[in-house]
Amino acid sequence: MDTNANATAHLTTPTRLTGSEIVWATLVGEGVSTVFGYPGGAILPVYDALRKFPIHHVLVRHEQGASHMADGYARASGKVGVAIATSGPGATNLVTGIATAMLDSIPMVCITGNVSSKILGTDAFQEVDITGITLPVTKHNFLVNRAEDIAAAIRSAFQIATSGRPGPVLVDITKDAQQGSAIFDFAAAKPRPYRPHPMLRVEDDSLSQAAELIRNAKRPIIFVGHGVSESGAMEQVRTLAERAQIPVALTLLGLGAFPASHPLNLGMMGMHGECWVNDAIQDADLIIACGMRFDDRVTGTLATYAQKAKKIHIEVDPAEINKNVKVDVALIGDLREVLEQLLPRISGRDGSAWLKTIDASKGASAVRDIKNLPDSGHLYAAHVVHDLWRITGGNAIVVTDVGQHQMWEAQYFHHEHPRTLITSGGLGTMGFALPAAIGAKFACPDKEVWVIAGDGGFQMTAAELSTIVQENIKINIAVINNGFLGMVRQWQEFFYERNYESTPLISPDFVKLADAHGIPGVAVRTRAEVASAVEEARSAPGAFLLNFLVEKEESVYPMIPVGASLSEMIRRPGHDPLLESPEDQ
Ligand SMILES: Cc1cc2nc3c(=O)[nH]c(=O)nc-3n(C[C@H](O)[C@H](O)[C@H](O)COP(=O)(O)OP(=O)(O)OC[C@H]3O[C@@H](n4cnc5c(N)ncnc54)[C@H](O)[C@@H]3O)c2cc1C
Ligand SMILES: Cc1ncc(C[n+]2csc(CCOP(=O)(O)OP(=O)(O)O)c2C)c(N)n1
Ligand SMILES: [Mg+2]
Repeated sequence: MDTNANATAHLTTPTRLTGSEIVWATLVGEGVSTVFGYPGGAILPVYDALRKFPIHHVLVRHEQGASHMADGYARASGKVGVAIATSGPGATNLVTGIATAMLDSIPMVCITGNVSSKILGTDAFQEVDITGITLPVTKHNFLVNRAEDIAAAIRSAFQIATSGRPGPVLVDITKDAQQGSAIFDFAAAKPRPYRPHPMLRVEDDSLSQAAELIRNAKRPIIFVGHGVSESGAMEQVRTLAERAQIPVALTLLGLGAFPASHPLNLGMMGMHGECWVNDAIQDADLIIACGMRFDDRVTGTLATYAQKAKKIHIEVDPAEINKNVKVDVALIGDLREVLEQLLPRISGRDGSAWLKTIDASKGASAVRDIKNLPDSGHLYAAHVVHDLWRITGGNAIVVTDVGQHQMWEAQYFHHEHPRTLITSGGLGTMGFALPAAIGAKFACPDKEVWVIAGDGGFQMTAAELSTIVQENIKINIAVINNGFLGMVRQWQEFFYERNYESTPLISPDFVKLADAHGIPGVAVRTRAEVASAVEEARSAPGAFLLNFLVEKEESVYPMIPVGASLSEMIRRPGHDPLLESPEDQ
């Protein structure tokens, strides 16, 4: 039997199928080729039907891994990631990954099985109310208990996940719905066209106001957030910046959406951003915020945030307008479309005086940098990240975990292209990196993919090493091993009198751990060894792990303490010899 031909025929000719077959047929119709999941009783009919459809199922080792893989797939490709799990513990294990996707607006569809509709609500074996549990962390969810409703629910889930502000959607399907049958009519199951919120209309007046603010500004800054890559507005943002000679500051999730090497790129803003960026924000007279949501890691205390600046906010979600920061002009809509409308009203400006002022302020601020320290036998995480950037030519997808190494990656790996930094920003989920990297590799099989994870976070989902081996995929893994839950230790050092309670970390020998999975690896103790180790990993035919034994008590500088103002950054103590040399920029 030619299963592929049958699967496609279902899409054009209404056919009676089981509910389980409808699940896969609908996914095929939505263009899905890979799903990440883990089977169990309540989803077994769906797994049984898989063999008839041209979809590759990646068997994960923990359902959290499935949701992070679907998320990483979505972040790397811009398409919807799909995760699948059974009822009860399978479904609850997905929740951390769903919340991670929700906080960062990632399009994802999760499919869970549930007990038969007749016994729903009876505390049946492995029954949980997963639609109730995920209500606050999904954009929408469905409980489906009839085979005839499955196709429409899944198709709506895809539309909701991708329209407006993207986000995760869960479809929970009872076992009797999977086992029942219905006429599968893919075209008829199409949801009504997405109708944007009535507020999603850009007023001509607002465009004129925005253009006038830009024309009259002396010290403007463009903010590049995650919405820039989500809307594919890289060109439009660049045109705006270049035409009006406006410098650009990026959020963590905006990194890559404006080239790091561009002369107008100032760098990252916020808690661990560059001092000169935060100083410029405090001094600016206009902020043009593009697809970013003024997260508290970005603003510090709101009481003193960018007080001198008028604010233009271009944002697809009306709920974000005036949520954290009051703005003067709101342009609500898809960023790319709004900028297309705004750009004809923008003419050339001379921005040189303001750019010079910012440039002059860099000298005193650039005291965080340690990449130029002589090789004194100490290995700093910054060295590792910076060397990785140089050796890969920046042409890799880097997937980080959460903690100090994540911030060093943001500071020392210079991203030129969107979707090349994959990181959990809003939820800050440890354990994200390894599974998300697997998802990214499936999305971009020809790209070089690097995991950068801490010794803590890596252990949270290290079981997915087996998935890498079973799927025979090439991922390079850099564990930044500082023997601590480093970011928490840093907070203890700065704010809790160095009371290192529960942050020193005993770990297994990661090289042996990888070896036990059939993945080769080496430990690296000095900077002199970094380059050859990285090359060894890159040229290995399969996955490879590097265990970087770095300085234990190094801290990420600069840092804005929680609740402090952007102007109150903690700088690296003692400037010499940590000054940055301009030629290494
Ligand atoms: C340890 C740690 C430290 C951190 N430190 C920093 C830091 O120093 N600096 C920093 O910047 N971040 C930092 N973060 C990340 C921070 O918590 C936020 O996740 C990040 O700032 C959010 O960036 P964003 O607003 O660009 O993206 P998101 O939170 O993803 O928001 C994107 C916005 O764009 C909108 N949008 C989406 N699509 C479109 C579209 N098509 N058109 C228009 N708008 C659209 C969305 O509605 C949303 O409002 C840190 C995180 C961790 C874990
Ligand atoms: C699931 C989860 N639990 C706890 C935290 C709080 N937390 C943030 S950073 C961090 C330490 C991370 O340690 P490690 O993975 O070793 O990275 P490092 O900071 O040392 O680079 C912790 C515990 C978190 N972000 N996520
Ligand atoms: Mg650590």
